[in-house]
Formats: sequence, C-alpha cells, structure tokens
Amino acid sequence: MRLRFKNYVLSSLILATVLGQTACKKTDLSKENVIPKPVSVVPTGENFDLTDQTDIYVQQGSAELLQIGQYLADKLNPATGLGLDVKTTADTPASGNIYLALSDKDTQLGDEGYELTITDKSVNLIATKPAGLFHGIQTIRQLLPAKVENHMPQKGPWKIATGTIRDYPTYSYRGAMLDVARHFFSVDDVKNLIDQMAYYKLNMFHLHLSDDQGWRIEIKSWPNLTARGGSTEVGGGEGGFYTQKQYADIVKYAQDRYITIVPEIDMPGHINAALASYPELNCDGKAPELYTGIEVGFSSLCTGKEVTYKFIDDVIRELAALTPGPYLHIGGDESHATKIEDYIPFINRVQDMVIAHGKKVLGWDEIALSTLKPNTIAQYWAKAENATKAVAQGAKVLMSPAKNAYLDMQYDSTSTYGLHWAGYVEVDKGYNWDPATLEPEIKKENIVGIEAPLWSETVSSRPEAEYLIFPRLLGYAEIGWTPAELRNWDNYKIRLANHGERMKAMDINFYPSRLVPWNTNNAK
Ligand code: TNX
Repeated sequence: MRLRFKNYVLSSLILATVLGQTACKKTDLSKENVIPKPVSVVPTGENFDLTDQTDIYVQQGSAELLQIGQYLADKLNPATGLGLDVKTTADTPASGNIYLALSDKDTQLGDEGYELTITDKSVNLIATKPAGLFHGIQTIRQLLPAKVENHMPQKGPWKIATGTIRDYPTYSYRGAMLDVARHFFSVDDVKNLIDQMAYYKLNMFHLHLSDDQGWRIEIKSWPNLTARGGSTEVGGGEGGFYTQKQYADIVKYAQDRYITIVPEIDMPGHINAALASYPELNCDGKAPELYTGIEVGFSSLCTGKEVTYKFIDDVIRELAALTPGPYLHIGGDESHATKIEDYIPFINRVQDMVIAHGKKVLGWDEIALSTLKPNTIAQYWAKAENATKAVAQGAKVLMSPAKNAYLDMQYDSTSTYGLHWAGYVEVDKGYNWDPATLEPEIKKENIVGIEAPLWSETVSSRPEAEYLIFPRLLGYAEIGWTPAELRNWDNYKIRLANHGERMKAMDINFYPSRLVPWNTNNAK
C-alpha cells in the first residue's frame, strides 16, 4: 500500500514537471524561420496562444485596413479552424487578440516597414502605411507552425513566440518577372504567383507580355496583335492572351497585395509576333510566319517607318491607361537585327513616348547605349559595361544579373528544366551575392533593387515554372529586403528548410536541393 502511494506521488510529480515544462517552454523569437530575415528581433521567451477566442481587430475608419485584416483571417482560418473574425475598434482591443493599426510616429519604418510586438496577451502590429501592415501580417503567418499554410484543418496548438520585431526593406524595388510570351500562363497561374510573392514581401511584378513567339495583351486599336500574334507559343501550342479586362483584374489583384505590375512590350527586337500580325510594320511590307522556336535576335521593328511609331504610341497609350504603377518596360534587349545607328534614336524616341503617357521607363541594360531620360531605369542582366554606362548617365539600375538571379538557369547539369547559358545557379549561388558589391562600378546608391526573371522557353505549366522559381525566389526576396550584414547562407538554409514544409503545405512544386536540410515529413 505504502509503495503504491509512493509510486503515485512520484509519477504525478514527474507528470506535473513535464506538463509544466511544455506550458512555460522558453521560446526564442530570434530563432524563428522568417524569410526575409527581419532587421531587428528582440525575444522575450514566452508564447501568445491563438485560440477560438482570438479575433483580428483593426483600427476603425479604414476599409483598406479591414481588407488587410481579412487577408490574414482568410490565410489562418482554413488550417487553424479557429474562425478568427475581423472587427474594428477605436481603442486597443482586450487581451487575447491581434491588433493592426497605423501610426505616423515611427518614421524609421518608412513606407513598407512595420513593428510587431507580441506578448503572452496580445499581438500588436503597427506601421506608417498599409503596405507595412501587409508585410507585417506575412511575418505573423510565418511565426505560426508551418502547417498553418495547409488548406485543410490541422491540429493546434497555435502558438507565437513573444518579443518585438522591427523590420523594413533595404531596397524599394523587390521583384520577380514572368515571361508569358514564350509560353502563356493563365490568369489563375499569375494570381497564384502573386500570392506566393506577397508571402515573401516582394512588391514588384514584371510581366513580359510580348516576344517573337507571342503577343499576350489585348490592344483594342491593333486587334490582330492578339488574334494572330497571340495564337501560338514555343513548341506550337495554342498560346493565349489577356483581355484588357483580365489584365485589369491582375493589376487589381496585385494592388490588393501591395504589388505593382510592370508591363513589358519588348522592342525593337523580340517582336516577330507583332510583325507576323501586321505586314505594314515590316520594312518590306510582308508579314513573316509566326515563330515557335527559341532563337533570339532575328526580328526588328522597321525603325525608319512612321507607322512604327503610330503603332508604339497606340500600344503605350492603351497599356499606360490600364497600368496604375509608375513604370512601363520597353525591353530593348538583344536587338541584333537592328543597326546600332537605328537603335539609339529609336530608344530615345520611345522613352519620350512613354513619358508623354505619364510613365517612367524601364529597359534592359542595352538601353544605356542611348541617352537615358531622367527617371529611366536600366535593368542589368548581362553586360556590366552597359549598367556602368547607365550609372555614368546618373540613372538607377535594377539588378537582375543572369549569372546570379535568372530563375530560368538550371540548378545543375541534371536539371530537367531551364537553360544554362549564364551558368548553373544552385540555391546557394542564387543566395550568396550582394547587389551592392557584385560589380565595382554599381554602388548601393545607384541601385533601386533586385528582380528575378523567369524566362519560359523550357516551362509551360505551373508546376514546371514553380520548380525553377522555388526555392530560389525566397533567396532573392531576402537579398532585396534584409541588410547584407544580416545575411548568411548557413543561417538561411536552416530557415529555408522550414519553408520546405510551408511550400509543401501550399502545394508549391519546389526543387528539393541537396544543399538544404529539408524537413518536410510532417507538413501534410
Ligand atoms: C536572354 S534576358 C533574353 C531572353 C531569353 C533569356 C533566356 C533578356 C533581356 N533576353 O529573351 O528568354 O535570355 O535565359
């Protein structure tokens, strides 16, 4: 009897200790797997519990804040099943809730920064602008267990480590590009990628809307561009295009996620789809065949014909009217079929046309051979000497060096998809570089940011595109956001490993690089 009693006391003691330990388990907010890595994290060692009593409160009086709160609720409710509601309040809400509010006191946060204060009683997010709150809710999502990203209900508990995160981006332009010209991608595919970009705090999305193989945006004054020019793609598939209504829908979808669309019409080269649609755009007045191969540099607008400029003006006018963002991208790359003495005045004239329609110009680095207008940005992809010319003219540079940042470069020689003309870009190589020190002549103050382009010659479906985009895009997001001195591959690869579970839960078909210690067994 005595022995039994002693055993009982002993086992209860052990149980109490174990339980106690789980309940007050020390947390460390600074070791959470947030990508991009936040600027500053001060941990306080406790937990906030998300329960069925928790709601999301937003400062009253702003439809925009309500929408951000709802975005968070929509992301957390499916997996947690907690039925978080979004409510407005004039004061700080009662304990147990999440609160999103604007405050103009903290100017260091800038237009996109946020401060997130988590205690055992509340989650408080403040920012000077809605964009900061939107980025902050991505951090909240990433502080919850990876399974929170599942579409189906999962078992809790849903704890968030406590402490304070202050966070803001290094570069104002953090982007990705999708080539919808070589292979067409549906509106749904594009929206899906926009949500994935938002999770990593990217804010610019460049759509490569025309090339030799296809014209993908409806232009009402030149309907054959899509009727004929949009009718095929690499490999001879059926192609496709966005109506203006669909494009406007994409723009709005991106805007609701604080992402700006940058539309590109590539010229004077990469233009066969347009030349095949309108004979008058050709110097000899004859339309070439549609093109479904993957060669580059063989087509050119007829720079000496006035109709060419009427055509461009119409396209730019319609596109500018549909695009609230500040930039129109005019391409300008690989114009091997245009003489340099024609190329330079052409680019000069087209810049003026874009400006006349109220937009700023972006173009591939070759445009620096012309005279860049104030505010024109050169996108460095191949030739450092071109980017250097842009800098010498006082222009800013957008960093997309193919050898580091091209999402269509193969990971290694065994990769199924992708090209390798700029080399192989394994996940570590994609991460381990700094835009501000890559080329000696391009300094941090010359750089607007970073963009990772996916060219689609070798990929024609969402899973194929995702295989090249992920996980490298996460690294580019971190390069754009996190100060260089806080970036480190050994630390990053551990956080990335955790995001394997998240990507799996989001059904992203990522490349499982051997360099990353993935832990994806319990994501689904
Ligand atoms: C070069 S990058 C191109 C594209 C190709 C890409 C393939 C650039 C401005 N031009 O037309 O799709 O290489 O990697």
